[in-house]
Amino acid sequence: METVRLARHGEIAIATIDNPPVNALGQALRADLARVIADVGSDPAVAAIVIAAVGRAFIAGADISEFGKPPVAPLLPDLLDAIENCPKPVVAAIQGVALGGGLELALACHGRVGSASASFGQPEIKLGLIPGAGGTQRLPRLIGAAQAFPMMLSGEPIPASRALQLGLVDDVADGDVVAAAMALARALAARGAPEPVRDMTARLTAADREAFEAQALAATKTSGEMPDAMALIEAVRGVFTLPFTEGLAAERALFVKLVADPRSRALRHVFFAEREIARVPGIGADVKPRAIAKAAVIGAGTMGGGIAMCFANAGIPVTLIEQEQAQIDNGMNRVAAIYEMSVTRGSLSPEKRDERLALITPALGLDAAADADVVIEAAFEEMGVKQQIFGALDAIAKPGAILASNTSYLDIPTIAAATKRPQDVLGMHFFSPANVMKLLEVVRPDGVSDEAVVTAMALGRRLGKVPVVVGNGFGFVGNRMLEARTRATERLLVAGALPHEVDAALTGFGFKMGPCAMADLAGNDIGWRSRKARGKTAAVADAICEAGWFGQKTGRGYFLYPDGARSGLRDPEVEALIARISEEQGANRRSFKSDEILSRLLDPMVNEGARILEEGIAVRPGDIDVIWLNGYNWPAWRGGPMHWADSVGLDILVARLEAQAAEMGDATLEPAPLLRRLAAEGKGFADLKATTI
Ligand code: 3H9
Repeated sequence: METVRLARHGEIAIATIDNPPVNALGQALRADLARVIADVGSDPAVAAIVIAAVGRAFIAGADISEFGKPPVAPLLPDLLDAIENCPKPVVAAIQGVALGGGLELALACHGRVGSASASFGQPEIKLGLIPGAGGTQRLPRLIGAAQAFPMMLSGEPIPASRALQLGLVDDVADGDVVAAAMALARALAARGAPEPVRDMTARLTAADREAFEAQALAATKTSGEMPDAMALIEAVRGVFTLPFTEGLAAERALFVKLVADPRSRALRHVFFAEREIARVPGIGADVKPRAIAKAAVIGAGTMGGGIAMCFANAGIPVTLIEQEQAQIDNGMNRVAAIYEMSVTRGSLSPEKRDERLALITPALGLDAAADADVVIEAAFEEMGVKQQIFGALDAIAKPGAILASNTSYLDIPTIAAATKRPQDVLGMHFFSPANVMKLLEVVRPDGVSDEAVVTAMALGRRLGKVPVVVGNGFGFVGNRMLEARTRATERLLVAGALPHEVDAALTGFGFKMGPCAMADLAGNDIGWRSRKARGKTAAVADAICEAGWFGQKTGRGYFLYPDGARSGLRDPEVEALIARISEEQGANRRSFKSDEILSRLLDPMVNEGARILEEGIAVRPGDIDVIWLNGYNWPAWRGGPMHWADSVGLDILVARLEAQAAEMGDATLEPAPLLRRLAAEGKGFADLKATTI
């Protein structure tokens, strides 16, 4: 057998699962386990069976990559049935995480022993699913519905100590978990056939049902629109209303329906895309990251302070550098105030705050970066300033230090040219607020060494970020596509839509905020300054800035924010200003339905994404999706812009873009060649292979 090793210790058979990387229950493993149970179950020399595993996971669940494909026998529910009906007691020896189908397998066993570091969870909901191999029926029977339902609703695993308290495991082994499982197996064999979980009813009391129904009601209020949460309630309720086999069939039907739901397909795409980003084409596994023991951040503004906090939060000492005392004092005060807010909210202890603050050393002058293994420049966004800093750093920084710029737009090779060590210079683009947002674009220009890229990626993960390698080019990936959406907003406003309509289309899609509210929050002057620097104009956005309406900080922008309000009100003056601009531009204002606004906002973004792929600025469409999910709050259950485009159909996008380009007389809206090619071939972005940057 490829995935299971069988051994005998006296009358106990031990089946050890070894199916790297995480013992997912793919077809081969299911078949091997089914064979073991059939063979050993009928072997008169065997009294009991232990199912153990090697690696970091006991079993990470069903093999997610098999979902959506035709199922191949043996199916997981049938395997678990065979385990539960095995004439010999079967005991699970759980040495790592038991998740999803992995926990369901353990529940079908007659006994369960965990190691002290094991954990247990039903995370299916994070994939838009519910447990589909008996979890909703067996877990409540074992620990009570009021304990089981919250586990399945949150998807969060529980540690072994809690599992023992709940009765999920029979024992937690301090030492060898397999030896402890063998002891339990022997005891169960001596006692005779144990009661399978399917027959347990002691926990299903009236009080348990009442508590579960209260939880279900609360979940309906908060997750009423999520089909997975509603299906979960229905399935779990079955433990009180249906016999076991009928409850199991009802669960299965709900599970199968959810697997085909576009939301689950999107979440599964995200699961794999977020893991795929770690593989950088052209860089082998033999390239190892350099050690990072100390960091320096140049510039103690909002961004620099936030980046310094990322290091302190990860336990890495960091020097925060400014030119003048007042600037560094301001920066440190801002950092201290943010930590203080966390202490007030109860999310950080005063001790941890002190520890973190102690890791940030304020300093004046670049000389303080001399002993840093990585230097991140977060100074003013101007090429001259950056070149001056990198030129000076070249003489100061220690050999082999990673020199990174946090620039959002500027050309990294031009910055690197100020040094004699371009092999160590790259971009590390954090997103605001840097201590909160997960995304990190690691910008890989020509000339940088693979080792520097690998070091920046490893560092990003250590800082708790989601690092994505991108190529060098204006705005890299995220901001370049954001600019496409900003231009689309401007076009819509001039053509007849109003700010609140544009925003409503996007929030209706699942974003927390629309483009106008977002611009008001970030400050409209930021885009204005950037446009001016590049000789660009945007009639509506420029006029709003010329009126001094910079957004929330000035009390008005696209919307009105009376008395410091956080959500804006419609502003008749802004609407009149927009109407005037439409007239000046000779546009016949017309109304737009929400769907049309949405496609006019998102189609140009996807088009820009296609160009980004053509140019090799992003390696894979999935990388673009990960960027939008983690840096711009794209709703995860929509899978990211490129996945969304595939779900709409690229031929439809091409037709819509062509129509818009003709209507607007705007050649930038013409479909990108890659988009046209994929559409003509009847393919989607998902069919593309990774390219080297
Ligand atoms: C389910 O069980 C449904 C059932 O109720 C019913 C069925 C009928 N499948 O995360 P990592 C791969 S739904 C396939 O980097 P870590 C992953 O892609 C499932 N592949 O490691 C990656 O591959 P690569 C419920 C999987 O140590 C590699 O393993 N279970 C699966 O940071 C390493 O992954 C879950 O939702 C899988 N189930 O974390 C658990 N799991 O190296 C999902 C992982 O090629 N998994 N891979 O990129 C996890 O939460 C984490 O992977 C885990 C390890 C905590 C296990």
